[in-house]
Amino acid sequence: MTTDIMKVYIDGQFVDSADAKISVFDHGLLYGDGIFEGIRLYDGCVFRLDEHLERLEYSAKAVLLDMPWSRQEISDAVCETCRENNLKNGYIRLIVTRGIGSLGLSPKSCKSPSIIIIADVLSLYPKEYYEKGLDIITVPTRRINPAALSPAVKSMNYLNNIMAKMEADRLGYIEALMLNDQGYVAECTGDNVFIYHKGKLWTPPFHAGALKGVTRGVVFDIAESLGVPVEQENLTRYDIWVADECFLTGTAAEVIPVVEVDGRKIGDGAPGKVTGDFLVEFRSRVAKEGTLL
Ligand code: PXG
Repeated sequence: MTTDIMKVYIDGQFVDSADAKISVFDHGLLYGDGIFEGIRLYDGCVFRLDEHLERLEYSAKAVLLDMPWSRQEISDAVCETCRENNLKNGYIRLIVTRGIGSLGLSPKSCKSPSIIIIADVLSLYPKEYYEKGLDIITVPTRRINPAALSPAVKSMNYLNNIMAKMEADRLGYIEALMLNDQGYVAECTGDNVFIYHKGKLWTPPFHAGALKGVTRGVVFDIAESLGVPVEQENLTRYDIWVADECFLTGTAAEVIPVVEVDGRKIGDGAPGKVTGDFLVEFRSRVAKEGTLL
């Protein structure tokens, strides 16, 4: 929900949301030439801000985008945007575009990148999905081959994921399972995927087309503290169908159970116990950790 009193941070200035506009010559718009992060604010604390800023830096480095701001400056701007909007809980969208340039793919004409920060309330998955679990479906659109554009780069090119999301939506599903070009499981359109089987957690490795999810990293930390081994291995749809439990992780979704994939029940078709334990532990961590505004 966007409120009309919202202030958006654009290149060092706070602008009313109605006036928060960028140039039609920004290569972010013209070519999707830019990167972004989606970050959560819990109870006045920005969750895992440093991890998000590190991923942003890596995305920038991978696409040869020189960011003229230090991590501290970006961190301060993120916190300032939350304070400016009197926000205590919500979602922060941090965007860095290549900036204004001329028509033509080359970013040489783009003299300075733009930074945009939007902090708003978040529309969550309805509570019933956490209680009953999600039904998801494998879609035909494959995750982009890392040799074409690394899926580890959180770029402004999301058409691949949007196609997959629309395919799922048209079939009546809320989320899509995406395979890579070799047919191994990559991730969902905005979430990483995990299975739990015979006492171990399994998730696809980055080279299979998974984003290095911040929430995925938190699940690794929780697994260590709970003594649950984690394997990063290629997974097939078969591995998911026969798993004891399945769940998705993401900044918006947190840890959400999956109970059906491709019309097949996962485990006994109800949210798994281990998934529940991870969600509880995740929520206890968000209450304790974070960069105070
Ligand atoms: N894979 C993809 C392709 C994503 O875009 C994740 C995995 C999970 O990563 P994190 O770091 O969030 O655990 C993402 C993140 C949105 C939205 O506005 C999308 C994400 C996160 C927050 C909001 O749809 N995707």
